[in-house]
Amino acid sequence: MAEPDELLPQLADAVVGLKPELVVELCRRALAEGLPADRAMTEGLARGMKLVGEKYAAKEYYVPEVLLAARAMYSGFDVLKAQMANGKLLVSKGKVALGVVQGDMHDIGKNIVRVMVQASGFETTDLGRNVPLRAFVEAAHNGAQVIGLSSLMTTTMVRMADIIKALDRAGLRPGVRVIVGGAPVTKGFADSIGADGWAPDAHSAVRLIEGLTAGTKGSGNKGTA
Ligand code: B1M
Repeated sequence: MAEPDELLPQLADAVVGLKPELVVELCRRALAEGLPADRAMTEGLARGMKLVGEKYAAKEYYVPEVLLAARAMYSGFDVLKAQMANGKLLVSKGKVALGVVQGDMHDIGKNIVRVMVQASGFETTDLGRNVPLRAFVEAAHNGAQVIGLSSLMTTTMVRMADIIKALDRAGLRPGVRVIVGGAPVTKGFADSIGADGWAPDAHSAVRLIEGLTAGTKGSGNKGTA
């Protein structure tokens, strides 16, 4: 019988192969064989979507294939999400608000980050995609300890700097940690706009948030996952 780990590349391939039924079947098998849902999500589904992105860049796939791949990915996402929610959140580890900056409709990565952060015990507010600056400021007003900004486009990631400045102007910056991510976002960029941390993937985002919220709220930690 195949090792459970061997299901991970198969899962990624099923996303790339635009096969939702197979994705669902492999996700169920992965769980039944004891693979943690978060690994199936990042090393299977998210990895598959990364490969789809590469095919898109190489003009092997076009928008219809990308959307079918996303549909296949979300079929598996629903199976894993249900499992990850089980038995969590008896005590909240903190409040996190996540959103994709204004002008940007790419939300697949943010959705993966959200599920993983939630599954690790944080209360999450999903601000959605194409989120106006004021909604991030409101989230901080409403008690979010960490604001997570996602962007997939070089043309929209610059909005992250505006959000940090707006939080500063509203006097909210000392009480909130801002983290940034998304394919074009680098640690250098995060540092240059005064973010508190950057994470290259969903796993690292969870670790980063755990580090930033450990101990007292607003401790002034600067983090990189
Ligand atoms: Co578009 N798109 N797209 N697209 N798309 C890109 C991003 C692009 C790089 C493709 C290309 O040209 N090579 C390019 C951007 C170029 C640039 O930077 N300027 C692009 C473009 C140009 C566009 C349009 C303008 C195309 C057009 O209409 N002419 C248009 C823009 C619409 C808009 O936003 N206003 C557009 C539209 C679309 C679709 C709607 C078809 C679809 C989005 C569907 C959706 O999200 N609901 C789409 C997709 C799917 C892609 C690609 C192919 C894949 C993106 C993706 O989902 N990756 C992408 C090409 C590529 O990436 N090579 C492309 C998989 C996902 C799991 O990874 O989001 O990186 P990612 O998330 C990771 C990490 O980055 C990290 O964790 C996640 C999981 O591990 N992470 C965080 C993400 N957010 C984080 C936040 C954190 C921490 C970590 O803390 C808060």
